[in-house]
Amino acid sequence: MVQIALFLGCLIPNRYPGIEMATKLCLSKLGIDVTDLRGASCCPAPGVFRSFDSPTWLTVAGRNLALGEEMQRDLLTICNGCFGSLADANRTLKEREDLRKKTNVHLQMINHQFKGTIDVRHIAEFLYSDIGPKTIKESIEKTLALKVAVHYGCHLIKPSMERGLGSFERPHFFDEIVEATGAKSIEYPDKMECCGAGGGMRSGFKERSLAMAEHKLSKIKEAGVDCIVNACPFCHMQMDHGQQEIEKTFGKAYNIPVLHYSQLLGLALGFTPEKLGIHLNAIKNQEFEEKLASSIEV
Ligand code: 9S8
Ligand code: 9S8
Ligand code: COM
Repeated sequence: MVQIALFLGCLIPNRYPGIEMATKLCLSKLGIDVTDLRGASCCPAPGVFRSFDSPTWLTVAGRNLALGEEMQRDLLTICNGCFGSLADANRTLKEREDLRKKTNVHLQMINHQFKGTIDVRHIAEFLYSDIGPKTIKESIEKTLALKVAVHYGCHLIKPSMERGLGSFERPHFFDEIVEATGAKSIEYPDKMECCGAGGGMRSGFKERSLAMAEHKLSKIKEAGVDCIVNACPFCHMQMDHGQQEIEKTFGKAYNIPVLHYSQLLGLALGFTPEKLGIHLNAIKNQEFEEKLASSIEV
């Protein structure tokens, strides 16, 4: 049985707890032994901490990595930002002895040590590489007759040399696990664009950040999909809650439902939308809710 420690990050416990529930239900159903990373803190957010103060970034990330090492489990992230931060810190601390030594001086003061014995995974690449679209297809109980706009987000695939997940301009691994649920991934212009939230954009330049999200939403709307599927709670918040802010700021209402991949997979594995916390989203779309009830073939 695959054993993994779940790294939740900040946004899921605070804003979208349904994604945690959905992830745990799905992983357990797929036979994966998943435990919380005990004592975890903020990863810390790469676009903020790493950009401002690299030693602080490495120390906080190093502590989270050491917690995983102590549990002897790889870390599973369900957020692109957490994945980017922890995977990059893990690689940096493994490769750079000078930085490892400096970071361990701080970690020793709180009785931890970074050794470099575990890996950091993201749920989308983990399910694609270690479980595989074929097994997912065989495990599902309901075929989802949904048209989906897949949003990769930035930190999942970039920097592409480090991630090693294939093309960063036309990746397909995420689309493949989406389609393993029966859903159809619909192509749309500027699919690989940022949602506008990351790197401090949402906090520092709100209107510009919303304009970027609005651009994506307009392309997605034109493509005619039932919902957006993402792999990152920050993208999720920007595209879900952001739609309300866009309506207030630009007077445009999109009303496009947004799901994290764990919630989409959860539907295919037979869990109800309520169990997966889909009702906790800001966007309430009656048509979609009815579609979920009727378009799922048992
Ligand atoms: S933790 Fe603190 S702010 Fe956040 S959700 Fe994902 S990135 Fe990591
Ligand atoms: S896209 Fe650009 S930076 Fe990021 S991953 Fe999640 S939030 Fe949306
Ligand atoms: C985006 C994380 S998922 S950050 O804002 O770039 O740190």
